[in-house]
Amino acid sequence: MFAELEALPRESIVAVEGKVQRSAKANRGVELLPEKLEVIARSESPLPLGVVDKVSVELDTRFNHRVLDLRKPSVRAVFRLRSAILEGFRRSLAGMGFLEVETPKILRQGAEGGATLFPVDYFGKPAFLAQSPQLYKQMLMGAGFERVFEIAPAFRAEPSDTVRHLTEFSSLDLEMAYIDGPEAIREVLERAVVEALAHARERLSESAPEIAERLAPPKRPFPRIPFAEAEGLVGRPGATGRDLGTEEEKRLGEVVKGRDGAPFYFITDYPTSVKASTFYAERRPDDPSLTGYFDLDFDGVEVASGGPREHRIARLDENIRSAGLDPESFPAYREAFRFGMPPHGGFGFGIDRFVQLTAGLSNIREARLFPRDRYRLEP
Ligand code: AMO
Repeated sequence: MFAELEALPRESIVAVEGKVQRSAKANRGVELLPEKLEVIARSESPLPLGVVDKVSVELDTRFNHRVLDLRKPSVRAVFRLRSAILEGFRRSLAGMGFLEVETPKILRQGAEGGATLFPVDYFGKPAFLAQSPQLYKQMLMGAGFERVFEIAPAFRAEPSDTVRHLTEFSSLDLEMAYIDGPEAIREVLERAVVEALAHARERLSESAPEIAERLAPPKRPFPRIPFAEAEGLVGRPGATGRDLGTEEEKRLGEVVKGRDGAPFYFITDYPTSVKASTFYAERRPDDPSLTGYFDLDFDGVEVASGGPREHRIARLDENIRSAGLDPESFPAYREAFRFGMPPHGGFGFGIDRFVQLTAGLSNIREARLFPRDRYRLEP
């Protein structure tokens, strides 16, 4: 029987029957004396990717053979963490009275800029994959749902090959009505982050203590840093009308960690000039050169962005026009504003980036089972 076992290629699946007895030498204190062996599934050999060897393998090779790669317990642990985090967000948001919804992913028009739209041939008519549920979650505010969230795929034709962009990612989107400025949205977001981390920590404390340890829930409230102050903190001239770049975000993360010891912080009061193409963002009533928009950053990386929306149709039309678009090309969206739309706002939160950062992964692709990027459509 041993000879037969030794000849079997690694990763084959076998059923062994026999006597179990205590053994001081065995890893778990018990050993099995085999009496009957059945080969359930014989593996081919050689393996394209080692499962138990300690050699480090290129990411590309790992993703080419992802099913074998996922057999490694440390790789599979990322998805236990991911599942626990998602469960934590769902519980937290349900606890705050949010309804989970699903909106269409094949759309007539985008909301986040034409450059990253994926076209679809929809029975001969042009359509696009959803870059975000933005317009639909806002329409639901006009439909009388006061608090909704969605966790769903978002698609962006991102040509850039970076460690934090995918062409298909999971977005946690939230929208809430009858708000009085951005603070109400930020409070929901920071509470959801803290509660999701606390839930994941508890959930994994026995089954994966080495991951649970990493999940110390941060203190609330997170620091709030106005955009203009952030520009100063990273040492660049103010009022450039440009968003912070990757390197500037990283520097800000280091400064805030040193100053406040906080891994999570909000960058608030985004200038209108930086959000010019975000037509649905409300310009601040007291100072139209600013919006109430904010980003949530985690260790120098943006994980969420959002703010109060423009709910008055005349101003919305103006914003759409100044973004270089035609209001008439958004008939269904505009209709939701024509018959009584409450003030509202929300955010979009990148699940994959959050899992990447909490698991300490160097590449966002490792946070997805079967990642999609500019070059990868398989597996
Ligand atoms: P935004 O475009 O900033 O906002 O996206 C929100 C969050 O989604 C994540 N994200 C990505 N993750 C992986 N790969 C990508 N290509 C990618 N693009 C974005 C980031 C980001 O912070 N409609 C607004 C949200 C709102 O205002 O409610 C939006 O989509 O973590």
